Amino acid sequence: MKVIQTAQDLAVNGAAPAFDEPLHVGRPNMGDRAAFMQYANDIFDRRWLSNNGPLVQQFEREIEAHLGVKHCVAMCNGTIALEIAIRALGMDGEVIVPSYTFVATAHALQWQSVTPVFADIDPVTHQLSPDAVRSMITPRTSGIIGVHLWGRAAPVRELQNIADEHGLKLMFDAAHAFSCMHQGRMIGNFGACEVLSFHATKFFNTFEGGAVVTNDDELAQTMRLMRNFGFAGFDRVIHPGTNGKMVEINAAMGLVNLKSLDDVIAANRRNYDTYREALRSVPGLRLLSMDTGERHNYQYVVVEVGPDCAATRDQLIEALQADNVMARRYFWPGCHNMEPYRSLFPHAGLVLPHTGVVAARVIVLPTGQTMDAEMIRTVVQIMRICIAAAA
Ligand code: T4K
Repeated sequence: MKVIQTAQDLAVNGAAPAFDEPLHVGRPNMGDRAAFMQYANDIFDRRWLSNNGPLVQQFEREIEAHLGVKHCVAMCNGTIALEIAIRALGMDGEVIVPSYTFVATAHALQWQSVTPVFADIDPVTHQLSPDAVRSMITPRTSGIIGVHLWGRAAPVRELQNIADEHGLKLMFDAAHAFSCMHQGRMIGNFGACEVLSFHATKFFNTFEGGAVVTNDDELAQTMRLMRNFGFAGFDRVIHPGTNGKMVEINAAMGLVNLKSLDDVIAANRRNYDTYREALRSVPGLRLLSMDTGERHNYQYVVVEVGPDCAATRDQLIEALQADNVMARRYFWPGCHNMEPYRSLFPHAGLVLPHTGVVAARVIVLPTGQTMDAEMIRTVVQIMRICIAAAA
């Protein structure tokens, strides 16, 4: 790895990149390869590839045990899981969501002709603001989808109070929050149901995959029907449905990765602490705090570029990417600035001031099993030198 001491050492100024291979946000964490191959062999022997196979069932039971939740309904990905949960809950008309989230949260509504109504966030925590949610309720509102952004809990109690007061459905997009805790309870136990993503880029992956977890027996039963075309046995369709099934090979990956879950979290935690230490001496950058004293997955390292920083957020991104650090501007520019929402609601930004500010400030940095302390210090050094040069 190259040593970076002055602006001339930055790739953005013509030097060779600090890293030969790109460092990605979301580089997959991989469990025990031999154990996975054994599962794959078993799948070949059984010739049972999909449709609620034994590995999917085992995976669901292990997720339920891990989260202390009654039902895990495994799905092919987090987006289909969101769509099925939204439909199973009977959400329609308008549903309030943050704009500051991955676009799948909004698309899952829009795809089924439910209007996403974007509410602003708390600029410190980046979570949906309960006051903003209240201000967006109309007679057409049927529900709220809170997002546990970055794995930190959304304001679950306040959102539940609002939902109860107004007779609204409440569910959570917990795509970032698998294995995280809030006030002594595992995330997965809040609202009517919660949706997980096990995409390759999540700290825990099943290649692609997702699930809805819930403590509601009837809701779980409905979603099990919906993910399999509504079939309740050969030739007997008793519910509208789609194909949302998780397949055996994905469940195999999940079962293997569950075994190394705590090791991955420990690596993420070490990386987070190294970033925190290194960033302490860099003016204008604020690392979003994750340490709530409760279980956390530390899968996102989120840095805010403050107004006091000499370099802009985009100058830092440019410098990092030139040096092969593929830092990301999640979730720039906010869903309301993406199509079709931008055209449908051209004035949405007027009520989303904090979303605009936060989305323009955030940089997400690489972490996970493939990063080590020396690499992290180099990533931070690139930003330090870039800021010093700008000053
Ligand atoms: N709700 C929320 C709040 C979410 O964040 C997400 C997904 C969802 C719902 C929907 O869940 P899924 O339907 O996806 O299960 C990524 C992920 O694709 C997406 O799953 C995730 N959120 C989002 C935050 O990030 P991109 O487009 O920014 O990144 P992507 O997929 O291009 O990957 C980033 C980099 O990682 C790549 O440039 C290279 C590296 N990479 C990626 C893959 C897939 C690898 O090294 N190996 C790989 O296999 O969306």
